[in-house]
Amino acid sequence: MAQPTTIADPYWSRTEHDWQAVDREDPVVWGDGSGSGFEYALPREQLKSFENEGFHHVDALLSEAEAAELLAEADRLAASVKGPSPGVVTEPQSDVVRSLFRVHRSNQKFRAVAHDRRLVDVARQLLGGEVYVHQSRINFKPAFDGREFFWHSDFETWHIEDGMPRMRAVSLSISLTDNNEFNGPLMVIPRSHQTYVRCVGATPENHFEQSLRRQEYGVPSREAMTQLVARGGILAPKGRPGSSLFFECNLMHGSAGNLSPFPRTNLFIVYNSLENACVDPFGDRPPRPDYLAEREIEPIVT
Ligand code: 6CS
Ligand code: FE
Repeated sequence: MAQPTTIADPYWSRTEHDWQAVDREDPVVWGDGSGSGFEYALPREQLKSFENEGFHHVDALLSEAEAAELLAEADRLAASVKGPSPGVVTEPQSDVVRSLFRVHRSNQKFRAVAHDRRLVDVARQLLGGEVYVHQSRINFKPAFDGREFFWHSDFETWHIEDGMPRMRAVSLSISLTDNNEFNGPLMVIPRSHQTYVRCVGATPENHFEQSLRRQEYGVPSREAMTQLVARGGILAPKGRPGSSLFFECNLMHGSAGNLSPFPRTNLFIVYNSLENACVDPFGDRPPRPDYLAEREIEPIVT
């Protein structure tokens, strides 16, 4: 029988056809998960829960004082924005700052936290070895003005638009303000990391200019979401400043807008395995800029 000339990409997506839900082909915890040699590795039970549920919530990964210092720095950075520049994303239809990207390279304080072993050791344990920062950003969800992030799997975008080969990355969202039921907290679908949802619709040119404000491609169908939620429910882990959520790169998540008078500011850091660095995108558009998908890889040495 003739051999196929190319190996099909298991995680293809963005076709004109119907959506599909398929099982993931990668482990959730890479390596032996023992975390041996990593001071801050998760105990076995927490590791198991991450593996099964797709996320791990920590009440005080950073102290409230550390979170307050980072919040002051984040607010200072947002206030110093003078106009459009790479890495600065504003809310749809306004100049209010929504996200600041690549803060692990542009700012000493955020670089230090991205390299902190309380964070990095967990990423090393989950991903089975050394890691680097694939993406970092501050998401401001300002009081009254902060708009939603529609449901999505980060991995779907990173694979199709950035060329991340496998599901071997972990996201970390650190609350710098309270995250409560009123200010648009992150919502996750437990166990959805086990399923890869192929999304419908060809990626438009320069998609990121739109998607970071309001994502319309690379999002799951309503049918897919209904199935995932029927199986896993929805959880919105809340917490004080310094509380954090590690979540697997394929976990379905989203957040509603912020109608409350309380800002919701989160620091978001994505660790990727050094063995999973981005190649050419698996979709048909050129790679996105480096501020969205790091290509100048700096292994973390702490
Ligand atoms: O574009 C990114 O890298 C991230 N942002 C959005 C709005 N969706 C996909 C991914 O989480
Ligand atoms: Fe996301």
